[in-house]
Amino acid sequence: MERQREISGSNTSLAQRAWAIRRNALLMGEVQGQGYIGQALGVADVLAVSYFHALNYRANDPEWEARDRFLLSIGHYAIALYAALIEAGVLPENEIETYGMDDSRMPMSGMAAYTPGMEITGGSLGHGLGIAVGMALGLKRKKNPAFVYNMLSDGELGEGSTWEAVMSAVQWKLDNLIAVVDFNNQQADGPTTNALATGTEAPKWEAFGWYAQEVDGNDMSALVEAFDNARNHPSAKPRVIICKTKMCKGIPFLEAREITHFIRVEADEWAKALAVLDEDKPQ
Ligand SMILES: Cc1ncc(C[n+]2csc(CCOP(=O)(O)OP(=O)(O)O)c2C)c(N)n1
Ligand SMILES: [Mg+2]
Repeated sequence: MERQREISGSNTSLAQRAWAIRRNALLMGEVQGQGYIGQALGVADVLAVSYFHALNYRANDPEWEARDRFLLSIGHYAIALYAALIEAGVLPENEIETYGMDDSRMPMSGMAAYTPGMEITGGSLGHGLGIAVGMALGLKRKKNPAFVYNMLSDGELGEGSTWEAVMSAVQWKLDNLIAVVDFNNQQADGPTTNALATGTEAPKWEAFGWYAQEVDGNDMSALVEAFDNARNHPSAKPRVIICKTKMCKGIPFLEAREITHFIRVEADEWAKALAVLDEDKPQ
């Protein structure tokens, strides 16, 4: 693979971080020619705010005891998290070219056992929030000040186990738990709002006893505000940020595709996608 990641400096803005995350994801997608690229492009702004504004962690010590935990329930979004972990310096950029290959530390679906920064093995949908509840409770009991962030998807809102976790988080007053829902209104076979996640989401979570916010997940300042509010909210409630994102955000010819859950990009289109991104590079 010829293309190199462009290295960002320490004064890098969140927009530049999101751009670099999108670029890392496209470079990984190019290795396999296909994958969950739409999700990575869609959620890049949310991950930029998570890793470069909200989370407390040490890039060179991913197991640091007081780190905030970022749990990815949605194993198929691993490409997005790897792209962010590379930008954060937790994963080395030269492993991009191994993405999805045998013995790679970056398999297509995320595995905690192999990958620094990957806190859980997700992918069997509907389990991440339950694990996050247990982790947040354990940290509280140990008087560890860390927060637990759990990124889940709108498709996971159709899993009953998610709602058991929603209720138990309230029961245990987990004010150190922040759920981040990537609401892209897509799941494997079509729009989520045609399945089980009908109606407005925030009132549903509020009715269960959570502090809920709904934001445009591709609006950086709205995200910063929502992540700050979630962390600082003066209540014993668990917190959720429902991020309305656009699949394939930033690459218009991919945004225009109807089926984006798992996309295949022709060999020559990777260069085109990277060129579109390069044209839009934030200064
Ligand atoms: C328990 C479980 N059921 C089914 C699947 C298969 N599956 C993988 S991704 C996916 C779609 C889930 O919705 P969402 O994450 O919103 O999809 P996306 O936005 O990525 O298109 C499904 C059904 C799974 N991984 N786990
Ligand atoms: Mg979805």
